[in-house]
Amino acid sequence: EQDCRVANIPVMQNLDRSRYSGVWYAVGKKDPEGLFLLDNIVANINMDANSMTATAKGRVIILNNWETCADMIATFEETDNPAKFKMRYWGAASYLQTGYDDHWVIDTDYDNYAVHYSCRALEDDGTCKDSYSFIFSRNPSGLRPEDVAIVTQRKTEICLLGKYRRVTHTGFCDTPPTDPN
Ligand code: DAO
Repeated sequence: EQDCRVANIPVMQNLDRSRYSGVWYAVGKKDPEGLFLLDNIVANINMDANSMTATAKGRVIILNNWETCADMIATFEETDNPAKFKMRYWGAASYLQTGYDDHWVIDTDYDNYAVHYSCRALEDDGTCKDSYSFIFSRNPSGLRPEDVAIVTQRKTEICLLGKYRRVTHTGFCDTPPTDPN
C-alpha cells in the first residue's frame, strides 16, 4: 500500500537553485481549502547566493465577485532539506492573501517542468489534510508528452493523482491595470 505520510514524500535530490530560478507557468494545480489563485498563474523564482525571493501573479476573485490580478511577493527560508523551503508570502495590495507555507520541490528537470507541493495541515496519521500543488512548465501552453509521463508518476507519489485541474493562460494578467487618470 502506498505511503501518503507527508514526512515520507520524496523530494528533489540535489536541487540546483539557480537552475530552478526563472519564470514558471502553472499549467496544473491542486487547490487547497479556500483556494486563492485561479488561473493565469505565473511565478518568477529568484534563488541564488544572495537572494531567495519570488514574485507571482494570477487571476483571483476577492470578496466573492471582484475579479482582479493578484501581484504576490514571497521570500523563502531554508530548512534542513535543500528541496524543502518555507515560503512567506503577501500581496502587493493589502486585500490579498498572506501566509507562511511549505514550498517543496518534488521534481524538476529545470528546463521544462517542475512539480511543487505544499501541505498546510496534517491529519493525525501524518497524511495531509490540506495541500496544494502546482505543476509548472517553462512553456505556458503546457508540458511536452515526455514530461507528462514523469509528472503523472510524481502526482501518484505525492498521493494527488486525479486531484489537479488545468490552469489556463489567456493573457488576463499580462498587462498592468490602466491608471484611471
Ligand atoms: O492559490 O490557494 C492558492 C494557494 C497559493 C497561495 C500562495 C501563492 C503566492 C506566492 C506564490 C509564489 C511562487 C510559488
